[in-house]
Amino acid sequence: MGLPEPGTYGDPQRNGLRAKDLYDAVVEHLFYSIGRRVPGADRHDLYMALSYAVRDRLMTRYLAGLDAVGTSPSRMVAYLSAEFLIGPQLGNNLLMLGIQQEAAEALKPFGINDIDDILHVETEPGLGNGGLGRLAACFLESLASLEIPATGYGIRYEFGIFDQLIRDGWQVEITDKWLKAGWPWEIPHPDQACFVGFGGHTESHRDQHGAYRVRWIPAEHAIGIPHDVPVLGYRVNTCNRLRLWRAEANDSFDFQTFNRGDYSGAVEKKVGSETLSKVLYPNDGTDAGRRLRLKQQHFFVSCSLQDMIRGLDARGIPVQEFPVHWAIQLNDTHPSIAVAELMRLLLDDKHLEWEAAWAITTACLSYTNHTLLPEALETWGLDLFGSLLPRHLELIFEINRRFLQQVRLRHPGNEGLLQRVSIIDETGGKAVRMAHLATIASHHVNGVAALHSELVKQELFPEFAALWPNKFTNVTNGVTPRRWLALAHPALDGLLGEVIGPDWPVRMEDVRQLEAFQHDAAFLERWSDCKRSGKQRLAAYILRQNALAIDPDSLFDVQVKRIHEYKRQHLNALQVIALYLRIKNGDTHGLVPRTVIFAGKAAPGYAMAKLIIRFINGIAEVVNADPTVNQLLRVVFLADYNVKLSERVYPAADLSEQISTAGLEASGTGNMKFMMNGALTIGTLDGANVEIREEVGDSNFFLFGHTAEGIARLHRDGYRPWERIAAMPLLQEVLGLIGQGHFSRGDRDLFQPLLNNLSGPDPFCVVADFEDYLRAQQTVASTWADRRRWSRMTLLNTARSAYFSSDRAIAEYAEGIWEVKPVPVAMRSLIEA
Ligand code: NBG
Repeated sequence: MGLPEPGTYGDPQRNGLRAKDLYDAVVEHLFYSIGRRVPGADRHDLYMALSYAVRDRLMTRYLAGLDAVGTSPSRMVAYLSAEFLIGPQLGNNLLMLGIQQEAAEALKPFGINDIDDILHVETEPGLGNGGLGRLAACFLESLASLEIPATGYGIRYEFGIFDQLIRDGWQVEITDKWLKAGWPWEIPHPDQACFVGFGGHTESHRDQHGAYRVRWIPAEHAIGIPHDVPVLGYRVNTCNRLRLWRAEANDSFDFQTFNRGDYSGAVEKKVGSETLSKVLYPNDGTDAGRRLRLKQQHFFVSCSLQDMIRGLDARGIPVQEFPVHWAIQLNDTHPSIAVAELMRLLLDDKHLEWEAAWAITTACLSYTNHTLLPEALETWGLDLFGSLLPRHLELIFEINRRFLQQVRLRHPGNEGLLQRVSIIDETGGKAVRMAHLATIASHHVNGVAALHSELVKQELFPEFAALWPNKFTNVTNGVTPRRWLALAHPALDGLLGEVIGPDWPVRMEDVRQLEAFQHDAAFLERWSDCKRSGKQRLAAYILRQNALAIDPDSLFDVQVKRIHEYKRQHLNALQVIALYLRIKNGDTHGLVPRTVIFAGKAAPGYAMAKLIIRFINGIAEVVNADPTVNQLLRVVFLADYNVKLSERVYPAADLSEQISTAGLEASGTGNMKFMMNGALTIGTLDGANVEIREEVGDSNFFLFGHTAEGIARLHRDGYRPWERIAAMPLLQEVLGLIGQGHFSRGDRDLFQPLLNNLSGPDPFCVVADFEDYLRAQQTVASTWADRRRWSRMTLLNTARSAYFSSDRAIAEYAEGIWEVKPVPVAMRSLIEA
């Protein structure tokens, strides 16, 4: 849908830009924006100046897009998300504009012969935890590339996800000061600030027509200042925006207090309000900072909704027409306070009647669920909620009362049902269930992979699914092939451009034509060379970072993602120990040289995940130092996994580890990036793995493990891992070695919590899947031994990955959920603009 004509991408004429122009622009920005002469400029200065020069080139499109809003025949998408993990911007924008060559040329006169030296200077904004935030970024990119008008709304956290250091094998968290050296990609708009209230009380009054109205008198206010980041589509003129709110104090300096001589008192309010957008919360499910987290959510949601309504007001559009202009997507429950806030704005500010306000709210909102894990499903205690958002609590009670009344009429006398669907959880201390609020108010609720969406209906919301069968749907996640292939893997980009055509990044379906080469030995050679270049690049990085030489010809077996027990990095680690034992015992028949690579952050409050990092590093220490082992096996833990690092990892992977306990990984998106880059997957039938296997064919996928149903049955039937271990001598040996302190410098206690967990409850069924995982890994090794076959399989993985492009996902949202259409921005209107 909405793709421009082939052959028009990357045409320098179209961009009207030559390397010389870009060079001049860099010199100007060095002088005027950075305050440096050319001879004194260092790499960071050049990075800043080039970024400003490139940003200038986005602005015509950006402004034309804003102008087009008033006349757009389509609804606009508002993508509300507490996280946007957008990654480095400069390289991506060069790719989008089609001026990578020109930029590389323009840098040469400054003595920069490899543009990567400048690109690597960029600090990425870590405004997300993992998959959920990165998905939001891929979606914004696809929206722009598909020419669909959209705004992403979120928070401009001053400190994003922590930077990770590894010290003595342990994770150490360092504050992420991504703004420290200046970040050239945002444009603040203080003139468009919004006020947001907190606390206080409500009171009733009568309006000018004598109607009963409620007014909220907040105890405090914060101001939200929008900071806009342009989001350009691939070789199109659509440039959407990501609007991030920064909190500022309403009354930042209290002169009366100051005059009384109390300086710190005078800025107290300022400090208090500004903590609102200070820091991104790691998703560790602890109670730390819950109040602040709810405040953050309300803060950015309220600013965003006010911003949308203000836009309509400015154009003289009655608020009744809100749904004609906006489709609002709630990315997980974090923004679900939008239900109550939109109702409040419509009732209390715009003086609509309840039915009209509710009709508008429910016509605009849709909700994506991203997890079944109970600890990630947000609830707020009534006391906390009521003290912070008293008016919203009243509205939620009323929404709930009306909803339960409907349910009562349909299912008289079913008290149990009422308790289960109520927005208020009364089973423990009373709490607001945000997922219920979002579900009740949304016209569509979707899961993020076929299996997950089924489980949402069957396990999470069976009652809601029975009430509204048509509300529930699936949109399998996707990732952008621009960043994850074209940008991350230049060699493969070149090859695809040559055989598929230059437009392949927006025509992923065409990549299927690669299948024609699956038996072409010469082509497969070239195909493997691309992978080899990715592996050499990563090997060089590992040598620099970890001071460890790895063999680019070994099998790169990779697991990169947040560290979590359900993702089962420890299952992988146990398998590595089993390999180690075999090598030590001289049983090397059928083994192939492997480099097992891990990366990922653990939430700071999640002790077991941090112990798993220590465990992996303990294994690495022993394995890599042992000359009798390290020819066949090496283990690497890469510190500080983020978007930038992941762009190095995916192109280098031979094997993609997707080994979560079935039923627990909602989708996964790393699995898709690996597949696009031609890695083969070893995985369980979980999340989008199921669909990956369907697309690529079961003979090109290494399947193992219990199914979601099988896992449920295990738990139902009374799962006793210790009995299983008793029947598995190899696993006993592995666990025994760990218990003796072999991987902890003789410390027998260090990994005891992990061992107790595995032999005790083993909630993630590591033990139950252990033997089958080893079997599948053996198949991996024997397949690897036949390199021609392996290459063919990797070719087929890339060839069949089109379904996992975020363009496909966004096209499904656009048609099935948002009812929005592409609005191409013509070149002519750009020139006039
Ligand atoms: C995550 C899931 C992943 C999924 C991403 C994006 C949360 C709450 N959920 O499986 O764990 O790929 O969302 O949908 O972060």
